[in-house]
Amino acid sequence: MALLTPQDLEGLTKQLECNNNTIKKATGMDIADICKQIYGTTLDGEKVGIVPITSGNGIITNFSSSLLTITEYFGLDGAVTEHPDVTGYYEAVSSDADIILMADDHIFIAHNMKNGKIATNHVCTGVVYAEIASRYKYADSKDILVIGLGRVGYAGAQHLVKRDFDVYAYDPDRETMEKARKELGIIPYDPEEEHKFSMVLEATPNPNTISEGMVAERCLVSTPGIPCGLPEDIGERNEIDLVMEPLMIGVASMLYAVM
Ligand code: NAD
Ligand code: 2YG
Ligand code: MG
Repeated sequence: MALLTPQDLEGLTKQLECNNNTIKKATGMDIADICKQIYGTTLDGEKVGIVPITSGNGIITNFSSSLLTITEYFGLDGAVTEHPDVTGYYEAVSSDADIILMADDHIFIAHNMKNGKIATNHVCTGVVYAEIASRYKYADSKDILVIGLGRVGYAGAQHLVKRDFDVYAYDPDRETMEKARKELGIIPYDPEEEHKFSMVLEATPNPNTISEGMVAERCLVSTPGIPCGLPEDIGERNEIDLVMEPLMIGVASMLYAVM
């Protein structure tokens, strides 16, 4: 899995505000409204313990402080523990945190200590970016394209199938495609084929995954993928609304998911 870099996390609040404006223009709802719709929950000043984790590649500069910024942005009472790892976990639970946030190189979780709910970043990110794409005001049909069916994209595709969209998907891995076709009922999409979508969820770690033949002139590309899969010139030639942000939208989704 590609790890976040400290540079990805610079100017995060500005990135969130900018994306929130795009989401509002494109869907008529803001991030909090979208999350409330998905999970049927609200946030109410909960106490969030953020535990830095040193295992594997270790602490990512700006990661815990970014989580703190996000919790505060959504009106929660966040705190980064003084110590990392088990000592930090003990600190957070002892200080009566409602929700614990922590991540190693493989998984990033939110755990609500009061109701027992637990959520992962990859599923919550896939679901929220899928939901944003699916709410595009200017969509010309119920067809939606998912590019990349890894941990994030698969969860997004599953959410869209449940929401009754016509979900087309592409992943170069044949086994993954077969699994998604059998288990989810996605419609296999061939990137060489000319089929223009007005709603696209992109969830790959690669650039230039979106080609001109895939996007309608008015289109919403909703992508957690780092780096961005939409080539700049395609974005400029077409009227593309782009939602793309490295951390906050997915974390907002995790917080609402465990309420
Ligand atoms: P993953 O490795 O599980 O899956 C990536 C998938 O993309 C793979 O199945 C791969 O075959 C597919 N792929 C690669 N090139 C492709 C192409 N050209 N067209 C179609 N599919 C292609 O990764 P993941 O955990 O699902 O994460 C996906 C991306 O999202 C990564 O860049 C990750 O860093 C990022 N991410 C962002 C956020 C956020 O909040 N913005 C949160 C979680 C993950
Ligand atoms: O506590 C720390 O500082 C580190 N142990 C955090 C490690 C996070 C690793 N995960 C990633 O970089 C992401 N792929 C998942 C984060 C979601 C946002 N893209
Ligand atoms: Mg995000």
